[in-house]
Parts: sequence; structure tokens; C-alpha cells
Amino acid sequence: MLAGLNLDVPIIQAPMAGVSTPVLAASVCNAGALGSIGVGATDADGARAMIDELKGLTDRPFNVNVFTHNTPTPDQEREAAWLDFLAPRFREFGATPPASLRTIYQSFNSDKDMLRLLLEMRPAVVSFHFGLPDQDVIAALKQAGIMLFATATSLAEAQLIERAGIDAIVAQGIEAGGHRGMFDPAAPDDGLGTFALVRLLVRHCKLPVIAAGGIMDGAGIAAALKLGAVAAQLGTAFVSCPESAADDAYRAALTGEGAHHTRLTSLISGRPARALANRFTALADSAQGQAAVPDYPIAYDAGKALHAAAKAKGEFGFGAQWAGQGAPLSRAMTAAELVKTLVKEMKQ
Ligand code: FMN
Repeated sequence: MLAGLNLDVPIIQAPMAGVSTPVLAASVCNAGALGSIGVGATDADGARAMIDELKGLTDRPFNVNVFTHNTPTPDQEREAAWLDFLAPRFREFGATPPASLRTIYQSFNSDKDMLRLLLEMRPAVVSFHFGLPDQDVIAALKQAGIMLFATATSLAEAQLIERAGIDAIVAQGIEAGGHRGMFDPAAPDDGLGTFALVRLLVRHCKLPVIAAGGIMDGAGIAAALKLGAVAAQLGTAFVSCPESAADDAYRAALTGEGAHHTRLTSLISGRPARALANRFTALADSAQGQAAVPDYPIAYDAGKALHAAAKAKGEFGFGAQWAGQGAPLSRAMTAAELVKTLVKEMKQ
């Protein structure tokens, strides 16, 4: 059902803003799968440079992913209280918290330059995370011949995706690494696992379903296909590839004992996301009842500042080391080798 893409194998390397590089995506594409870049954390100029680089490395189709969250309304009182809560951690590293917090990423929903860029560059696929853009934006991208994917964490979100005329649904289970793509982070979350979610969507939706969350090897991909998915989207499995932008501490954490422990927390960025358990995720308990986390991505400004202050003093425990529950199954090999290995394992 993703026939237009002419993939040799039903494998998608997940877009991972800040972690997936054009080199990683190109290696995956050249190995016959679908490579992705995430441009949610950059602007149109940054995205242009990434797409240009990727186009120079592969002639095959690729996916460009954007963040479609609601633009937050700054709340100075809440943000100041949050900075007060984090202040002792900053002091521990001889730093002071920023005086105020900024909305560090512009949502695609209000980024006309990014839309113009995508219409000009026409990647084979554009995917949406955190909701859907306006109907006229969807129509313009489709008119340009771009295939559209969107993340769903529930049947209700999948039905909205279907009604909006998107081409495929990325069914993201609770096991997944990184941010949950839920449309409204304040709404109740049933936290469906990949198995149940994929089956629900396959049974109730007409669109092709792509399974994401906790899939780390060929057996996992084969299981997802058996559940009715047309492809599997793997994020964490590709973080350990040398072509990713993960730093040494992240790579070491993924291959160590710590990989057995992941936590879902809104504390780092303002939206629920799964990361390797570290000093930052541990703050969740002490934050309870003390301070409310600012909205996404305002909270992330504080999170990144704290990580930078800690890292400058050699403490890596405040990094956002996004990873899914399958993290201990990570294997450090090149992206081409990983795709080859996954395909071999699928056939076993
Ligand atoms: N999904 C997106 O749609 N956009 C992103 O920018 C994005 N960034 C991620 C960064 C990291 C490091 C990871 C691990 C995941 C990210 N995700 C993002 C989620 C993936 O699309 C996917 O749902 C998830 O990786 C699947 O679970 P897995 O990590 O267990 O394979």
C-alpha cells in the first residue's frame, strides 16, 4: 500500500529531530528502505540544507517530518515557577537558570516558509507528528504529489487522520522512544501498546498502517506485518548507527545496563516522551505537586539549558536520551548493515 514509494523492504527509519541526519537517512534509502529526516527542531533554512544534503546522497524517495503541535501561549508565572524548581539543579553545576523561557520551535502549522520549502523541494513523503495541519495545507502538499503520513496513538486520532485525507497512519505504541505523537497532551491517554493499537487501526481504518514502537529486529518487523501493518517504523534501533547524531554518552547509555530502564515523562520538553532513565527523568517524582511543567516546547528551553550546564561540568545525566522500551536490543552497526540484518532476520 506504500506502492508509490517503490521500497525494496517494508522498513522505515523513523524521523528523529536532532538525531537522524541526512547521511543516516540516505544510507537507509540506498539500502532499499525509507529514510527520514526530522526538521521539527529547525527552520526552513535549516531544513533546506538538510534536504539538499540528502538529495545529494540518494536518488531514492525519503520522508521529511514536521511537528504540528498547537502553538503554546506563554505563561510567565508558570515558567518562572518552573525555573525556580530547576534552580537548585543549575546551582549544582555553578550555573544560573535562564531569566525567561522561549518558544524554541515554531509549529509547522504557522510556518509558511517551511510549507513553501516543502512545496518547492517535493520530498516523496511528508509526515506529521503531534496532530494535523489545516486542510488547505494538506491539500497543497497532496496537489504537489507528496505522500502524507501522520502519527496516531489512538483510534480517535487515526479516524481524524483518515478524515483529513492523509495517505498512511503511523500507529505509535506506548513502547516507542521519543515524543508521543498524541494530538492533545492534556487529554487522557490510554497508553495503548503497539500490538493493540495496530490491530485496532487495521480493523477500523481503511488507510495503510505503519507500526511503530519497540520494534528492534526482523522478528519484530515480521510480527508487525503479521498484525496487518504495511511497514514498520524503527527509531531507537537506528540511534546507535554511526551515521546518527547521537553523542558518545547517549551511545554508551544505549549499550549499557541503563538501557533496560526507560521512562515516559513530560518534564524534559513539556510533552510526554520516552527516554532512558537518568537524573532528569528522576526529577519527575520531586516535581509532583511542586511545580507545573510549562507547555511544549517552552519547557524544552529549560531542559536544554540544564543539560548544557550539567554537560559543561561533565555530568551527562540531564541529556534527552530518547529511547523506546526495546533499547537494550540496540545494535551498533552502520545503517546499511542494520537494514540488511533486519531483512535477513525477517525471513528467518
Ligand atoms: N517521531 C517523529 O515523528 N518526529 C521526530 O522528530 C521524532 N524524534 C525522535 C527522536 C528519537 C531519538 C526517537 C527514539 C524517536 C523519535 N520519534 C520522532 C518517534 C519515532 O517516530 C517513532 O515513533 C519511535 O522511534 C518508534 O519507537 P522505537 O523508538 O521503539 O522504535
